[in-house]
Amino acid sequence: MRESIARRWEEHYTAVSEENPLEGVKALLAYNSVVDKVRAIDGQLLKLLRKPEVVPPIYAKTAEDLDDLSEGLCYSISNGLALEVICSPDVIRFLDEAGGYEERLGGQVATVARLLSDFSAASVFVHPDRFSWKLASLYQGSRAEVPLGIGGKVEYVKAEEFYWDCSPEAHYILEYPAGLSFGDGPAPRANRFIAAPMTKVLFHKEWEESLSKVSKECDAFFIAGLNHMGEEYEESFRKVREHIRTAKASNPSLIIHLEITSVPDLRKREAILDDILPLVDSVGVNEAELADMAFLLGLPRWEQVRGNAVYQLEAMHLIRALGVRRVNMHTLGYYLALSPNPVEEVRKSLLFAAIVGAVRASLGRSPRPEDLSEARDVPLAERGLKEMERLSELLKLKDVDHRTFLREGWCEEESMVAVPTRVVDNPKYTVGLGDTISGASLFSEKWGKGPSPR
Ligand code: 8BR
Ligand code: GLC
Repeated sequence: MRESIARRWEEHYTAVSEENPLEGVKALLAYNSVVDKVRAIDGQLLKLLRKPEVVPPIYAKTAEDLDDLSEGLCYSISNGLALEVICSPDVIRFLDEAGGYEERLGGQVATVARLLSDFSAASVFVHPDRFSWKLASLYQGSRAEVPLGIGGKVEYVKAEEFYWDCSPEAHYILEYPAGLSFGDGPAPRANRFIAAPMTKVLFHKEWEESLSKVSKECDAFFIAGLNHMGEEYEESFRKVREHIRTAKASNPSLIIHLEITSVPDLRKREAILDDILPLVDSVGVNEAELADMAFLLGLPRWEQVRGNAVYQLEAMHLIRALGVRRVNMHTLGYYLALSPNPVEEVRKSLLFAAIVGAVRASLGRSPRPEDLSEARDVPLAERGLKEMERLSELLKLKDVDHRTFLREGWCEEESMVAVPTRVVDNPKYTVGLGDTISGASLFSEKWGKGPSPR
């Protein structure tokens, strides 16, 4: 039975049209762009660190010294969990001196901006977070522009030429393959540990002044980087709410999307849930971020939400109950979406995102349209088909059409769509993959009339 279903999914993938669904989209993206310094973790780096004797049950949300760094790394590797930890200047200096990095464009905004540019979006407007010359130069060749409100008009500056006098920020991305061991058993999957400095997103005044006019020209406002708004984040979150309200007031059909990222600080996570989520139309998450959010929403089964599609669905419904109309979750092997849009359109966008994701995993860089054929030979994830069977059992209990779900990936009664994805055996890098997947599915999904004003 699974074989015939797998064949059906191969057909769905083959039928994904040659058309580029991102062509012509108009995107507003805020807030975070950053220089990512990426390297693989190897024995040489690990030799410089003290290996913890046991896997710590928790890790320090701010790594003050090398022991905190070792514990965070051990936690991430042993659980195969992507972690992002704020680090003291000493820890950052240590990582910098270890060397061997490749400098790349990072941060959710820059990652999605690069993808949309390469897929011929009509407009890609970015917030210029800490644009040093280095960061601006990494935007080279992209269509991204920084809109600036000056004297009641909007001026557009190419992102690659934009610079303002602020201290730059770099993140240290330590990638590991499945099987690497540091502390306990081998890493169950490839993933990464991110060390970020204490600097935070800087709001740009003239960008803010362009917001009302630029929102009118866009289809969606993609928001991310809330985890990089410092320890005293209240004022920043107030500004984010103000930006959302300004944008929505000026263009009621603008889709407001929040990309959730790992937020180790519980207070901050609560503030996102209480004060930001109720203002957005759409949310993108991975399974760990979903489990974190669901925990606060009264579903304390963290491990189950991380690993089981039925619990994930329950968690997504909890987010939807806050008024969010579209919730999109990606995890290794499958994506799951609740959306107000026609199921066939949603499936198309998920399949497209899965192709883009597989190509990025295999090439280790943002894909371009001509790269997409690379995904053709990447096998479908068994795990995705298995989790879909679990969901189908649930639908059977609810007495809705579970067979269609397995073969077509949708259940109209539940506004639910799932797809098994193509998973690359040895991904080159994992950083930025989630943003690429979320951005590809958000901007390729066709919204009926767009969301109504909130
Ligand atoms: P985050 O960046 O939010 O962690 O998301 C990463 C996503 O990348 C996962 O949800 C998974 O769908 C995808 N992914 C990973 Br990780 N490894 C992959 C691989 N080897 N092939 C295809 N997709 C992968
Ligand atoms: C976070 C990190 C950034 C990385 C991105 C990828 O924003 O801070 O360094 O590029 O995640 O998802």
